[in-house]
Amino acid sequence: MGDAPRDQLGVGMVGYSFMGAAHSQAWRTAPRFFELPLRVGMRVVAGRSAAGVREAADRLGWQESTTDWRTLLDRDDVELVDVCTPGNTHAEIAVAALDAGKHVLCEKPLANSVAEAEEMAAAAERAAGHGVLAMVGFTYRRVPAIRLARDLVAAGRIGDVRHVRAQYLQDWLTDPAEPLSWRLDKEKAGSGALGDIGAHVVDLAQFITGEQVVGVSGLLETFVRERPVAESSSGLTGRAGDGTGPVTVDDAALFFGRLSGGGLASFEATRFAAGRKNAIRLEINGSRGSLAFDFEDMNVLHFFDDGEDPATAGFRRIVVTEPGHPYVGAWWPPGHGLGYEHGFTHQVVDLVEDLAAARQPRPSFADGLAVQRVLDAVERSWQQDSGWVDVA
Ligand code: 4PW
Repeated sequence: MGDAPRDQLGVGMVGYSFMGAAHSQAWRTAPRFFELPLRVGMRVVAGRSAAGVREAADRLGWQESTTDWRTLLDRDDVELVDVCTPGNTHAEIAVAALDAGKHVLCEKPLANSVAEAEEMAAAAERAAGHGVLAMVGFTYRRVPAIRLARDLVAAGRIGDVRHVRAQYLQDWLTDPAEPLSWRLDKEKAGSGALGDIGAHVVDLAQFITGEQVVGVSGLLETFVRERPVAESSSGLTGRAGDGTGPVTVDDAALFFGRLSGGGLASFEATRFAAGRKNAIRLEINGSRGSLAFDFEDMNVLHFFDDGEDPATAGFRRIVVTEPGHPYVGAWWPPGHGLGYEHGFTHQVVDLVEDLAAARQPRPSFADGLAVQRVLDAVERSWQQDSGWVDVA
């Protein structure tokens, strides 16, 4: 590339809370560790509170702040809008941005309903006709061990997929005194554990196997139906204020399904698994071997090769920190592992490379819609006494 000036990619971000902080870190870090084909400019962050968004801009590294996200759409120095707001605002912001000719990165789940997700996927398809591209942020796809798992499946190393066992386990709601937040409000979040974390394991199952979930049967539960209102919040949790209010989403979701290749899949998503903080556990059994992963040990992938001598065969513990492993070469020497934030950085790297190459980034809004259809099928199954529902 030499010293030739690279084209600019001006970014405007909407929202500056937990996800906004994670995305900001990624926009800042990606160009420092990876050779990006475009020069990233962190132009402006938008949020509702003038003081809050100004403080966030300083802290997170944005040049300017605004209380009106629509101003991003008129700016010539903003080429991409990064949507880090609760789900009920995704469709409005993403569709407006795409229609205004801005590339979009949108947090997951894509939307709060299939109808909204369809509207967004249609807007993305329209925009792609003009070279304007959209991606949904299922960031765990960018964990090196997950990418390696997908590469091994694609290379046929475990044969045909028979089983996917997928869990996303958290415990930040086990205490009934934990206050309400937007994540517990159906209006804002669409669903609870199902959409917030179940969406990730559905996406990961589909990503790693290259197959689709084609039908499901599901069970949802809300264990604590009334909680204190929040006085303040940070990250996932908050401080309780006066009074209480209803929890209008699921606390846990359990469902099983069939994969397009004929295999069976089971899924569990809960915020009530005491002691499990962010355990994304995947096991995939194929006709020739198995893979296993747990995000709480995220630099490791377990691989069993059924073709090995039974006398010495067994699950191999692969430490995914070698320079030849996906994404790892840009970071630290072998054994010096990566963390939660690196998935967001890799997401930026992949997105910027795709934009520079005028290539559709994945997961696309169509991929996000496919996940949304699975979530919707689980809810419909639950409403029908857990009866089987095809994912249309
Ligand atoms: O991965 C999870 C997210 O998708 C995180 O633990 C928190 O829950 C933040 O949003 C969701």
